[in-house]
Amino acid sequence: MSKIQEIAATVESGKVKLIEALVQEALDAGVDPNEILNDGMLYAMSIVGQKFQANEIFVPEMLVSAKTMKKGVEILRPHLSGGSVGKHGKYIIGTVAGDLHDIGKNLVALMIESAGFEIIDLGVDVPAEKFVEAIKANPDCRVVGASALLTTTMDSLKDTVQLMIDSGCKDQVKIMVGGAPITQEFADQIGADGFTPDAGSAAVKALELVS
Ligand code: B1M
Repeated sequence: MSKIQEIAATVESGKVKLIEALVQEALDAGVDPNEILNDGMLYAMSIVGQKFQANEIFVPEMLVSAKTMKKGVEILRPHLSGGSVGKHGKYIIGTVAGDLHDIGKNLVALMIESAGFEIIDLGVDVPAEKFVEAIKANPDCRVVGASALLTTTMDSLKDTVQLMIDSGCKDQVKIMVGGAPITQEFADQIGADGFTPDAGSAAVKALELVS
């Protein structure tokens, strides 16, 4: 079994205690950090999602895989980031109200930080009003990003963007949205300025929106 396969199997089976050492070993052996992330950990999370959908595993297993992935990402973090933090201003990010998923949001934050933004992370289950308060409290914030991972929280994303528009935030910031069920068409419908399907392209889009 290759190191990448070992990492994928460790995330999939949720062996939290083993992941940090394994990721470190792979890095020490010269494996590309992006390969560890994409072909190891993200691949494992996609299998976890498929197994959950097929009722082969349940929420506790999903949770322990998520915890394992988070620990692994912490070891990768310094190898994935690298830009000079804050040179493009602040970027406020959060997962919308009703939604507790944060792995994707955290990866987007990491990539955007690498692109030179200072991240203000509002966390998960963030009410629309809290996004607006944070934007107003940070006049040097230039982009805001909201994630929704459930089809049932797409409405919450819509309400969040609408409140930002109604509160005049668009005079100050560009609004980015993302998350597995979100499409460009939906983003256009709700009035967002940008949508991207993954973390890497989110960093490119953020730079595009401030240029
Ligand atoms: Co949940 N969950 N979950 N879950 N979970 C999904 C999303 C699901 C697809 C699983 C499935 O059925 N196959 C399904 C949603 C189905 C749907 O809506 N149609 C689901 C469900 C149903 C649920 C619960 C309702 C289960 C229950 O309780 N019965 C429940 C809801 C809780 C809530 O939020 N209120 C629930 C709970 C959980 C856990 C807490 C156990 C855990 C989350 C832990 C955590 O995040 N800290 C969890 C997990 C781990 C998953 C899966 C397995 C993995 C999610 C993940 O981290 N993916 C997921 C299945 C799957 O995705 N295959 C699933 C990896 C991550 C890197 O990808 O988040 O898509 P993603 O982020 C990507 C892009 O979307 C994009 O870039 C990221 C990186 O490339 N992106 C952006 C994200 N945000 C962006 C913002 C941007 C731009 C791009 O700009 C601002």
